[in-house]
Amino acid sequence: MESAGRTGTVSESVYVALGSNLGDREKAFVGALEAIGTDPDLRLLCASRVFETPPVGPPGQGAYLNAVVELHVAIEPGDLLKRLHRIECAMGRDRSQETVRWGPRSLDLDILFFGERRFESSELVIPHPRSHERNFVMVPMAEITPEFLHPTLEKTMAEIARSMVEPLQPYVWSSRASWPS
Ligand code: A4P
Ligand code: MG
Repeated sequence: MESAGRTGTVSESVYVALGSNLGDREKAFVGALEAIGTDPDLRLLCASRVFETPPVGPPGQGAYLNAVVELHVAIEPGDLLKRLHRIECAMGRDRSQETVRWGPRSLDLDILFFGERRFESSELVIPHPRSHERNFVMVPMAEITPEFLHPTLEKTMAEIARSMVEPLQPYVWSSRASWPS
């Protein structure tokens, strides 16, 4: 039987969005997957393709790389958020320097869905409240799990992605980097 983590407990599928538009974007993405791979409580099951997307937010910032990964985890949502923040920090993100909402960042890791669960605290809302509005989230989600039902909207990822008119541009990696396909 498949296991994730020291306890052998396997969670529902957890979906995490990756975004980067500052510094070496490829390095941040590959580094994030490596960090996930070395954490005994996290198990990478699947990764979408990476897309290059125009920034949503204040003007004057560069294009993003975006992707979604599917994980099994042996920890609760609040602990997962802490681990993801640690990975963001290791990839050069310094939240104390961030002054504008939706400004540039070396790495953003958002928990989109934790199985069917709904979770709300002062620090964490699941499902991520804006995920269904973002083509750079829904298109990669539909790529890896088209039939997954949004726990509150009760529409599949494929249905939500189909309603988004702006197409996404698959990113062409430089030869030095590798991303699972
Ligand atoms: N937080 C609450 N719920 C969650 C969750 N489900 N996952 C809290 C992760 N964090 C969650 O997040 C601020 C705080 O939200 C966290 O400390 C956590 O306690 P953040 O990641 O520091 O800030 P943010 O990313 O600016 O906020 P948010 O609300 O996640 O914004 P979005 O919607 O992620 O927008 N344009 C393109 N093309 N591609 C992008 O990836 N991303 C953003 C960020 C803006 N424009 C973009 C992209
Ligand atoms: Mg975020």
